[in-house]
Amino acid sequence: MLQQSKISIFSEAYSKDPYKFFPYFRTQEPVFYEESIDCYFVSNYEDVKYVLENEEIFTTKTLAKRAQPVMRDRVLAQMTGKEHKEKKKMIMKGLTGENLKRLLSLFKQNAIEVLKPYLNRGKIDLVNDFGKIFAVQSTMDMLGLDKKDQEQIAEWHKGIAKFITSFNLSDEEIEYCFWCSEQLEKYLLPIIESKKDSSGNDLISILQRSEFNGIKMTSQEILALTLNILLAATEPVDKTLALLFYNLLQNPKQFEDVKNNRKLLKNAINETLRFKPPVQFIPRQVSREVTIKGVLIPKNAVIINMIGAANRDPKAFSNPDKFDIYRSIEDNKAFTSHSQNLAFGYGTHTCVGASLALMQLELVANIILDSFKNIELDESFSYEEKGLYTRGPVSLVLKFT
Ligand code: HEM
Ligand code: 2IO
Repeated sequence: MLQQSKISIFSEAYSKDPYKFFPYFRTQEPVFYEESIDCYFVSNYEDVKYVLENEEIFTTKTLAKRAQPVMRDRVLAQMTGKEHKEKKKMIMKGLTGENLKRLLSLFKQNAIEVLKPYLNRGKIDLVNDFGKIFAVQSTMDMLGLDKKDQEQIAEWHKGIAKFITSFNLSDEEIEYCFWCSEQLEKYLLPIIESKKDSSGNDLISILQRSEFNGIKMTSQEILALTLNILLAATEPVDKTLALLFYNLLQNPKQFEDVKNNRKLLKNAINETLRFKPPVQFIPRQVSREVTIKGVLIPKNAVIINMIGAANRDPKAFSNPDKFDIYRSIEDNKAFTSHSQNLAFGYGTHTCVGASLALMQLELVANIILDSFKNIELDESFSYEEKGLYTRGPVSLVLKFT
């Protein structure tokens, strides 16, 4: 049993393997108070679901501090009611129907191009040689940005991601994050302005044309939603892809089944998102005093939903610590945004990119399986995951024939 006094999400042991701590949190401290950051961590599936479905009590106001300073205005998750509904619809327009078809075809081209130099090498780092590059390129396609600047965008993106997903940054680190955000603003504002009269179908052009209450959005408002998509669509993709292949390599029988029946990829992706969600935390702020599992949470306190712990709750999933691609076959909900696991959140702010992300991951996993045979972990490679808020493999070196 873990010693209560030593429990902290900032301990080396937690950072190395948070999954080891989840049973303790769920059973012994279902509302765990992390004093150093004055936050309450909720880990049971039923509690996380309760928090995420009651947006009046558990608001997204904490994002005014966590996201807005680097997003330069409000992101979608900060909006409520009619405004949230309509702006979500604008974003959905850029990701569905004909635009979805166009994007999937661009994603395919991106994947093939990035993989090409590795085909004869017999070795690839799925995170650093492929996933990170593919993720940024695909997000730039969604936004209608020129991919010639992808390396610069990727670098600045790291700065805004760091600000949003960190706790306890030093002043110098905060300064660097702000600098990245300013560079992105300088880069994006002229592009946003240039798309004012665009008839294009990229997200920036769609946001330029759309009206809310009969009024067009300002360039600053569009900038924040652009940065929102840049972060939200880039950050989890390389992580999920690498986790998918790692989980399958750790379960050779399931990997064989997937290779022989590609229809199982949907299940494998869904199970990866349950077993190791790339977005581990979802923060909320309480609008009034509230009690969860007997613990009084004061008005305005910040609650952090532990998605990784909720997705391993034995009250919600049988054998939760087992990676089992067959578990979702009965309800067959792998491709809806409302599948049972909470990797895409729950309630009003459920991920708007969920179904696109699932299709993107299936597409790219199929291309990798078609391109590389006899995939194995490279013997010189040692596996390591990193990150508290978003989490994924540092690298994944594969060898193949
Ligand atoms: C929201 C995860 C891909 C755009 C969320 C939330 C989670 C999440 C957990 C909920 C946040 C909350 O409740 O506060 C993921 C994962 C992804 C993914 C695991 C991939 C595997 C994408 C993609 C896009 C996207 C591809 C864009 C095309 C968004 C946006 C929101 C959101 C805009 C805010 C939704 C709202 O507040 O209504 N995502 N996401 N995400 N995601 Fe994703
Ligand atoms: C800007 C954290 C990768 C979102 C975000 C703080 C709002 C919202 C999320 C996801 C994933 C990112 N929250 N995307 O958790 O847009």
